[in-house]
Amino acid sequence: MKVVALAGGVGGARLAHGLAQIVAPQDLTVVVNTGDDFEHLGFPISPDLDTVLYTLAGLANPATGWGLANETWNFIEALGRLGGETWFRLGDRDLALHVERRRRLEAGQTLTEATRALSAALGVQPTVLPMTDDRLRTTVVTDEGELGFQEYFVHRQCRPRVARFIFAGEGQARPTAEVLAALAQAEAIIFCPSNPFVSIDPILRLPGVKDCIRTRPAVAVSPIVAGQALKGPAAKMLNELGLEVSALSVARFYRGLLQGFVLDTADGGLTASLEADGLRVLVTDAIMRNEADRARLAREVLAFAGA
Ligand code: FO1
Repeated sequence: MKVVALAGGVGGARLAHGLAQIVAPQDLTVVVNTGDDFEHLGFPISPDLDTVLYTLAGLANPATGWGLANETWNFIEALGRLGGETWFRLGDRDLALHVERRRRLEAGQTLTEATRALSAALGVQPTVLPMTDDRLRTTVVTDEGELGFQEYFVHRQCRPRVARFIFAGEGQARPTAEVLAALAQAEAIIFCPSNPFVSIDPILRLPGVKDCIRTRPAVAVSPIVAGQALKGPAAKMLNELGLEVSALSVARFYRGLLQGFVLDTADGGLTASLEADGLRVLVTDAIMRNEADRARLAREVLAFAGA
């Protein structure tokens, strides 16, 4: 079954990893958010692409979800001693990927081409695609002004109150041909349990993506369990945007795009509301505590999508 997963951040990467254990590599495409991307220390950084690549390669730091396991920090510590910026922590081994991506982009390759090469070098077999090769950057409008995503998320640790988001480049940025082709052929589209506002919505806002998804079977896995985000600021953002902090709000945010929604057992009470919204519902253990959970949840979600 041809499967396309939409992913950003750590939660998305983890379900994508589960799907990669179930779906044959040639049948799995992971479309990744690039709204988190930024230039830093002279490098073009694509954090969500790197989190997906490292996770699918089995190399990710299991505690943080981002960066590499067994990393060393000599570079960033030496940079700090020289008075450089160290708030965005680049590990010694991780640095090699940024150096190589920069070389490829400066040689004229697209982000899609660079990602294909880096993915192959890391032994990642499913297709990992940036959502666009154009510039689309998520800006967080807060009570302390407009902040770049990494400035908000890492430097300010998601503390400022969110009013809204600006996706700079929206209208000009286009989904790549590879992304549209994968979506058009998908027998199942899985919205991974990523932040709906800053990880999934940037993908959905690219022209043609929503129209394509509406023609295919699509299910979402809730990133909110019992009113809490499993990781990151999704719950805080829901609250600050004046929305109820629940899986129901996430399902309604994706209104019109989904046939099914996956709830954690803690939220089984929401089933009737979701069914009243016209959605099929799967209630299961939606928390991925370990690698076995990732494959189990992926298997259940695919069976649900297939149904
Ligand atoms: N997240 C942090 O919270 N602190 C960091 O210092 C940090 C560094 C970093 C370096 C490379 C990379 O690929 C990701 C990194 N992340 C870090 C995660 C990054 O902020 C992602 O945007 C989040 O995972 C949300 O998608």
